Amino acid sequence: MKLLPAQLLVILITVNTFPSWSQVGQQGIKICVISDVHYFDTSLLINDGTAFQNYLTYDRKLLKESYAITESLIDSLIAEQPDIVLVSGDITKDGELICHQKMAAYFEALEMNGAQVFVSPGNHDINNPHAVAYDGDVTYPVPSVNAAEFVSTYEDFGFNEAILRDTASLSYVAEPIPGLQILSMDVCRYDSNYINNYPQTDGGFKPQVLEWVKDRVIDATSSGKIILGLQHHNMIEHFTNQKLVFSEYVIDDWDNISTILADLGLKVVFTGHFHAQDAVSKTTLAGNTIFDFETGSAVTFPCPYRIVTIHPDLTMDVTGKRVTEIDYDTGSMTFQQYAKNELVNGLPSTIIYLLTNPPFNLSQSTAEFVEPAFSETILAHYEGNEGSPSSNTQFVMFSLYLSGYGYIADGMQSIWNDKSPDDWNMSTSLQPALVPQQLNITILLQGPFSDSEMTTHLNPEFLPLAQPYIDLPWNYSGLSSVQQIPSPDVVDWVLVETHDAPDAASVSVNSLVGRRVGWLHNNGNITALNGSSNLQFYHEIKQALFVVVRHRNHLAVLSSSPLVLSGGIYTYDYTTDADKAFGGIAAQAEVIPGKWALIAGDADADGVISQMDKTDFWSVFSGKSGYLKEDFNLDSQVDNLDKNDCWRINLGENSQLPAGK
Ligand SMILES: [Ca+2]
Ligand SMILES: [Ca+2]
Ligand SMILES: [Ca+2]
Ligand SMILES: [Ca+2]
Repeated sequence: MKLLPAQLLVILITVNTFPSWSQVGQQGIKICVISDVHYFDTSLLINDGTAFQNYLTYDRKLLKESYAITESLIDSLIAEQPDIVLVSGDITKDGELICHQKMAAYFEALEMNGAQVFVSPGNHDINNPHAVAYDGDVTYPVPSVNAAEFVSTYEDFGFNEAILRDTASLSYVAEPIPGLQILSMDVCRYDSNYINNYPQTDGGFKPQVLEWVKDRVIDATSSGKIILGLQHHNMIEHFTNQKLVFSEYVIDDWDNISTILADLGLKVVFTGHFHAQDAVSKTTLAGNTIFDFETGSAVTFPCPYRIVTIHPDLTMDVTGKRVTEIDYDTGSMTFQQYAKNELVNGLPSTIIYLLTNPPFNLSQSTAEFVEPAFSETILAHYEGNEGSPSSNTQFVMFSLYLSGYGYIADGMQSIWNDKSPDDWNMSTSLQPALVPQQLNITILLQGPFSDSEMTTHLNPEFLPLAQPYIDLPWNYSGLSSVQQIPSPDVVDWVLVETHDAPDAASVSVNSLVGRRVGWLHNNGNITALNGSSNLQFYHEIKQALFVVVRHRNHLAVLSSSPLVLSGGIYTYDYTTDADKAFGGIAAQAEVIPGKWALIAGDADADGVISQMDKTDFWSVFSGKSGYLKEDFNLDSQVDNLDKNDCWRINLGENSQLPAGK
């Protein structure tokens, strides 16, 4: 299961030759998932007393046992020998610095044993005003972490490994194994916690974070890579009307967002938050299925963790295990009996509180009548594979129907109607359903064009092995780097976008379905990274295929007409006529009679060749050499040739893309 150096080498050598998902398929990959560990360090319980006992009255977590449970859990994970460990938030009880530091040490131990750990924050983990120590009948505030401190504490468990991090949240994407990406999505809302003096429990995507996440899914899936989502809150409802009744546990606008992400190719999200071991799926109208695997809490019965195996044929098995033994006095009971007993004893007060408050607003007596049935339902849901309600619970539900509280009975029944798949043991395929589309694209760049082809002055000395479109404004995350430049004919990296739109004028960020980096050769042909194959895209086109080609310091072009499949290949040559690019003669420059090229001089890649490209960029770097965006003719030197022959003659030109850039 582990990557031996020799196997890793095979992966690295073959990465340029085969579709990337086949690298995943060369061996099994084992992933463990833990959630809602809510680690509570023993040092925070200075003296047990009324303060701590009052807290426990309305809490379902095994906090006194937390240290012993975590020790056992980490030992079990080490014994599993996973390649990857995913942590879907609520790592600590209430964001205490000491608890985060202790958990980081546990994660370090996992990594010392060969796993790569990836964390996502939960609603308790950041800016938490409830971070306290308990001493008899009083509490003391203790240091807690803000977002920046969360990142620095867990920098080795996702943030430093990331290909790309979001600037508007703690979301990131990493590729721990070639062809397998982890997308950690920060859907928590901790910015106002100190103003409210309460950690906000609900979750959802800020609009710009959702756009960032969509692009990560596009970049991975259009490259044929597997991308696994990780977030704290549920991505889809785990029972009918969960969002209505337990609104804080499912992301806002979940139905719409899960449809968008599923249709872009996201198949799997690992979540937590509700403390239930539950698996559900949803299939969109377009026929795409997304799974939400919620992992129960390590400190709430049944104290589970998940084990995910991705086999060489890309079948994914999702199973689970329970923490079974801890170094703690559980009396005459096994730990599982003890944990269940604690939950059974703890649920009634919590459930009565829930039922007597909005949205239920039951009277105390009605709540007390309903509570045993409701508690049994929640207990069954936490444990997973709910089975059938007891006769007493059936009687309570029947009574609720007769007495005008049918909606509560419906809610309970929806939990018992456990949605597929099985919560503890299921299998699905991660294989891309589509055969890739082959794209054979030809462009020229005005800057390096000379006589009849482009120069290759940057190759090999200055051409980077890491693709240059990782940063703004492109933020491309489908690939980080290659091992070698495949050919002396290579001019530079380019970024190719596929769009699904009715016509060229409708192309926008919303029509984007695929992106890949490729090599531009001196004859204008764009190839895959092996230097000879066509670029491949794994998206089905429903309307028509339009292609945008971007270069880091030339104006982007869009095909004026849809690409047509011929001999299994979509071929498009932008160079043969002004009308091949949307916008016609304004979109490209005629470099020799009848040959058209992308317009040079856009140092800041904002779609406009302006004074800023000179004063803020060219002037600053003039005289320097290297792989520089101010080097418009790509000869490795920033000098007057770039200013006079490229920038000046194009000053005032704009990208002719419908959206302006
Ligand atoms: Ca279930
Ligand atoms: Ca289920
Ligand atoms: Ca510009
Ligand atoms: Ca130059």
